[in-house]
Amino acid sequence: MNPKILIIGACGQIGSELTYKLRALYGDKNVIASDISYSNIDIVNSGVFEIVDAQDYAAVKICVEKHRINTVYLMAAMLSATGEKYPMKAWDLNMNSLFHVLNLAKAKFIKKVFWPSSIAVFGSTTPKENTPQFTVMEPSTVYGITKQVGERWCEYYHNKYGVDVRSLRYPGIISWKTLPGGGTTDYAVEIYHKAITDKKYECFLSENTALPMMFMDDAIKATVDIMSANEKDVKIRSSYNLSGISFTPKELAQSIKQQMPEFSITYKPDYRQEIADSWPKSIDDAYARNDWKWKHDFSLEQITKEMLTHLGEKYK
Ligand code: AKB
Repeated sequence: MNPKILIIGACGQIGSELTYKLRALYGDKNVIASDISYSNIDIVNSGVFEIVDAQDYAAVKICVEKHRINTVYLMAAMLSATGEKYPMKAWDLNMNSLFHVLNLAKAKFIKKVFWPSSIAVFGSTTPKENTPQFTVMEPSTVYGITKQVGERWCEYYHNKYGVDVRSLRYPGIISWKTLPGGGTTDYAVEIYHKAITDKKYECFLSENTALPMMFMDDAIKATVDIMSANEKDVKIRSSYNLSGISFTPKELAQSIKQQMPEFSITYKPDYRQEIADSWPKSIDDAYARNDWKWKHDFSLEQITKEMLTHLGEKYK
């Protein structure tokens, strides 16, 4: 099947880079970017772009039919920190959009779906070190609840209706092109911007808060890999654990100082500390590594080098 792709939420942090990558792989005319507004002008101007409200079933269906889409990447979501401020909006956006896409696949308008889950599916009763694929899951954020419930629905639609839905539990994603919005792991991107612009950063998490993280290139590679894997090799249809590296704010600051000795950090934990404390410190992703041969490339040192170099250019 030649993919004819719709990316919903293409203006966001991951959606934007996925758009560039999929266009490079499959050709500009085969990858339609969409979002609820023109919030990322680079994406809007980079190829075919449609305004689509992910919560509007008719709007998504019209776009799918207009462009003869067979594959949807549903990247629109409200993340953990914003979700705690607007619980019902987070529930509505994250669940309605998923049901719309799953139902389009069930009705055979589309053939394949990618939907991101998150480490937020885990909670304070989950083992924190090397968190297994199958374990206790009692998420305490609205975002985590929507991702956990969403995983159950993905597996259900696969088992009952044969929907080819594939999913990854993303850790915090670090990138320099588009800023993340409303997540608990956002500090790991903000810190690099502030290192370049102010040479100092006040962190909203405490110094020893370890969290699973990953460079954007690795996250995009994992997404492309799972979507191009043979159907029979994708054995988990809820969502796969996915791991890159883990570090604390203190370790991240040290890695920046190695390349920028004048950088300094202070800590002022806020409401996001409680969210971070409920999440794993590191992830066991053996199933992804075995089933479809996932492997990450970027170390913390390499990420810091990439981030400082590219952001240095950007702020010149
Ligand atoms: C968040 O912090 O909410 C996200 C995530 C880990 O899913 N980046």
